[in-house]
Amino acid sequence: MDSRNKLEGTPATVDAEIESFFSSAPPLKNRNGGPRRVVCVTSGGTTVPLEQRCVRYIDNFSSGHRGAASTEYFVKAGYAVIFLYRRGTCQPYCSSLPDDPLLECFESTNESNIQVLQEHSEAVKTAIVENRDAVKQGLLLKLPFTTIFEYLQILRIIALPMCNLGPNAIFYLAAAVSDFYVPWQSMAEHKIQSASGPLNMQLAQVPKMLSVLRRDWAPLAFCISFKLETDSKILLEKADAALKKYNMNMVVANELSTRKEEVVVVTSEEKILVRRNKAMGVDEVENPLIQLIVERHSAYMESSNQ
Ligand code: PAZ
Repeated sequence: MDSRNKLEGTPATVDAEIESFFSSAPPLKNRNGGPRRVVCVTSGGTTVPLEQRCVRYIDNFSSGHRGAASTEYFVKAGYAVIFLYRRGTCQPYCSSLPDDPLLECFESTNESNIQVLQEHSEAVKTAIVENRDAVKQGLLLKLPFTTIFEYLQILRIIALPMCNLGPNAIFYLAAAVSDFYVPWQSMAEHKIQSASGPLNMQLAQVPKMLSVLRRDWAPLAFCISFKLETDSKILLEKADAALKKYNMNMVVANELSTRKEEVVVVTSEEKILVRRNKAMGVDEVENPLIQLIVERHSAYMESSNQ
């Protein structure tokens, strides 16, 4: 044994001491003293580049509204949110702002003064204050992606440390993720030339990361995936199949044209219709949806800790 090992122990005993330190440490708490709950909300669609110096790409539809609104309700419920979002899509606390807030909310009164237009002042104030409060309290971290490569690499980076939170972690996977892609090594470097005639291209299948997330990255987390279809006849059947195939805790099924009005939450025991109901003061379907998820996640945490 050299003098360093005499002082610090063998690598095996150091590893055992480190393991014992972390496994016996009290779990991290929120400021209110409850166990820390963290949710990774994914939002927006991934792109599939066709060239390495990308000029053209295939896109997946998603405005990002679901992810942004859900983030607000999770923060309200005391969760710390990691918001993994597609650049340029909807952001939390910004739904009441016009499309181009910088140009539409402000006016220049004289050479050095800029002020908020009266009609937008409430929306601007709410967006700034609520966003700042969430960030200041450590309840909101925003990470952008564009391509399928960025999305899956960042998701893995997030998932590995979240694994330590066990059942306190939620994955709320609302992003519209590409099913097919061009592997980087077989992708053209430069812009594909149209003079070469029609384009024939074979796309590879994106590996099914939901299985890996569930099995290896965060086996104890509460996992919620989304299923979007345009044909309502196959929606619930597909959601059921995804629930079983990827061993999800819930699959949120939605149809493109009615996704803002209603969703069906599919679990192994039941199918729950969640609707927005303006008459009852429920403006957004995400409000009752997150309430239901928080209830079910609390029960899941309790049963996992017994
Ligand atoms: O982003 P958005 O509010 O316009 O739409 C949300 C959604 C339909 C993309 C989401 O609810 C969803 O179903 N995501 C998963 C899509 C999929 O099946 O790949």
